[in-house]
Amino acid sequence: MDGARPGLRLRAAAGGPVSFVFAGLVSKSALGNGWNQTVYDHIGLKVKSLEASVRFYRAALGVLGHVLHSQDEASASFGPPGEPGLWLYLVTGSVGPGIHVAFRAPERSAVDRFHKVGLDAGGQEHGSPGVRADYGAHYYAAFLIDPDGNNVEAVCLR
Ligand SMILES: N[C@@H](CCC(=O)N[C@@H](CS)C(=O)NCC(=O)O)C(=O)O
Repeated sequence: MDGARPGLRLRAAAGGPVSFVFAGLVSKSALGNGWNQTVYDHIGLKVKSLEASVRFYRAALGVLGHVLHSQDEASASFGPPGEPGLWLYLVTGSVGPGIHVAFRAPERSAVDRFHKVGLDAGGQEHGSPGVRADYGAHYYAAFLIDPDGNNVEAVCLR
């Protein structure tokens, strides 16, 4: 993610917290497709109390060197300095399943393919490929709901 981050315009999420995933790097050889890229862009968790969750993650991730990057009435973000990778989204409605995982795409056409192939494979539409200017001027993303209700995104930052 660059510039503006997802939490800046987020409405309250309607779901429950599930699990946590760690971001990592994949080498060119591991992917075998000529790409050398970061796997995850960010992870999103739905929380019932931003205050409680910010208190918890500030302590737990603080010892790992993470800082609170942003906080507003609907969201907060944590990560190492300059790298907000964990987003907390306040739940205000009924609790549904699923977390939010955003995968990095190396180019915009890969975001388009992710969306088309994912729909054909049973994913549910959650956002057509396109720039999300509210997130950042170069934030090109598409969103799908997977068969278990997780909100999966592919994002290209150029
Ligand atoms: N349908 C929206 C989906 C946006 C979306 O899911 N954004 C992520 C953050 S990058 C998220 O978890 N948002 C929480 C929410 O929408 O409540 C779109 O196409 O822009």
